[in-house]
Amino acid sequence: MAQAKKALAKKQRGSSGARTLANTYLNYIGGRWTPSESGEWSENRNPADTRDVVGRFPVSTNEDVDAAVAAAREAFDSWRLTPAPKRAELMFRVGEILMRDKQEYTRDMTREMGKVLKEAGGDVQEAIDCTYYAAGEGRRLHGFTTPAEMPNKFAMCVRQPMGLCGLITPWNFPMAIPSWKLMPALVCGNTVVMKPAEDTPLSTYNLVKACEEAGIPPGVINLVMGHGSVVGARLSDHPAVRLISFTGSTETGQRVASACAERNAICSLEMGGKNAIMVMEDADIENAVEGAVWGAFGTSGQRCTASSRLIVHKKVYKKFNQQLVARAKALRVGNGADEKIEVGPVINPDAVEKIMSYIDIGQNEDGATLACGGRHLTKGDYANGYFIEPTVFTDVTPDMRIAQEEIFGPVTSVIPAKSLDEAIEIANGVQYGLSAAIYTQNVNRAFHAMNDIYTGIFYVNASTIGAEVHLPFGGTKGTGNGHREAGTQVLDIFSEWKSVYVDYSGKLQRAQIDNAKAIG
Ligand code: UN1
Repeated sequence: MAQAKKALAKKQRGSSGARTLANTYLNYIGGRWTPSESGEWSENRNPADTRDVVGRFPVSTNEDVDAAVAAAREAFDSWRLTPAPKRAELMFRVGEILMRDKQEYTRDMTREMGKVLKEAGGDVQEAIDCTYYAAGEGRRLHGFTTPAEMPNKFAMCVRQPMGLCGLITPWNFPMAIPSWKLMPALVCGNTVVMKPAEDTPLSTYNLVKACEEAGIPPGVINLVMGHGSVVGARLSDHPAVRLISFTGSTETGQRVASACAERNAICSLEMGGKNAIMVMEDADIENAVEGAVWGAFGTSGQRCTASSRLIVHKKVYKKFNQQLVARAKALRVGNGADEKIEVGPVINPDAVEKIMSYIDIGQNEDGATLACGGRHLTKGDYANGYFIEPTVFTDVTPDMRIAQEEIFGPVTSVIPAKSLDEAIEIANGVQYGLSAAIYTQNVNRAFHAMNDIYTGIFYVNASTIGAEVHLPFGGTKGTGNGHREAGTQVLDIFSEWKSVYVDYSGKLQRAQIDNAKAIG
């Protein structure tokens, strides 16, 4: 089998072994870079210019997943028994490598998923921050002690790893989100199988390469690329995988959750958003417009935290819209590899179709006003990419589909409101609950909104995007299932509690019985 794989790998690379060596990527299983059993590859292209082939990546099978799971199982005992501070030392090394190669990863990311260089750099930086932060936990991983109810008895609680974790990650933060899951999983002593999004395997590959170079032992991290319907499904179904951590669409997340529920596996979900910025009549309008533009059109609106609804007080509605539309029209759309570009392409043809269909719904079904944008750009420099103009709808009402459903593209909807209470009601009136924001100069209003908005993240005088790695990240309602990534809270996903009682009395002591208060 190993020989067959080698022959296959050679064939894939061409007889000289050189032709596609630079851009043919392999799975990483048990510390070995290996092609898929399928012998099949998929070609990934730059969404800003589809003539540019980023690389060929394995289309993996159930057998590949099984091999990765077996490798992760084998590595588990020695990794879990490696003291956490020692695990963390290796992770600090990963952080240094990520830092060293940040520029290269940044360029790779812009090329594979389109986000502009500055934002791709931010994504890599988020992975670096997360790596250092999680590594710091190696010398904490705090449990607790508490008094026992008996004399000469000690009670404490310690964290133990879950075992084998499957990490299924999306394309919009192709290095940051894998790191949010991988780093805490590692510091807690788990071994993992990672399944990156089909559109962005390269950034995860770069992350795994850095881990290999840092000396994370074989089998601790396994990488299996391919289709979600095969690799993701097999991982979610695999009896040896104790936990699945998933970020992606609500629809896929629900499938993953059902598969996990079937076999009593733990499942952490991070899914959609329909995040609102509320702009009050006393807001600094210029600042609010800047926040809205950044939140709505950053990453071409392809963030689960994107500011896809702008709920604006009627008194400043006109002024806000004028400034917003002027700013949106002036945004430079194009290939994110050019430093002057502010909005890159969207990820793929399916995304174009979905976003354009919502633009059509906004105009023709919902009856909102298309204030700017709305076109799929196909001419000249745009001919070979997936570009959509930054789009603003105004006169949107809260019940419209464009105000309710996640579009995941450069489209935002401005909804008028007559009071803070109404704005809060509108903001809460969607199926998701990830992030929200308010622009106001009034501290009472800010706190009132903070208290009444039902989301996992809330900003005052800042956009709905830009979460930092040391605070918990996640959402309420349809966004998730109650877990939080990042912060120390993520440790509760990747470790389980073990309550430990030590009786040093030298005799039998029966809890709830021997020391019980006599009745009457
Ligand atoms: C996502 O959109 O899937 O807060 C994650 C933010 C980023 C992470 C976004 N730090 O917008």
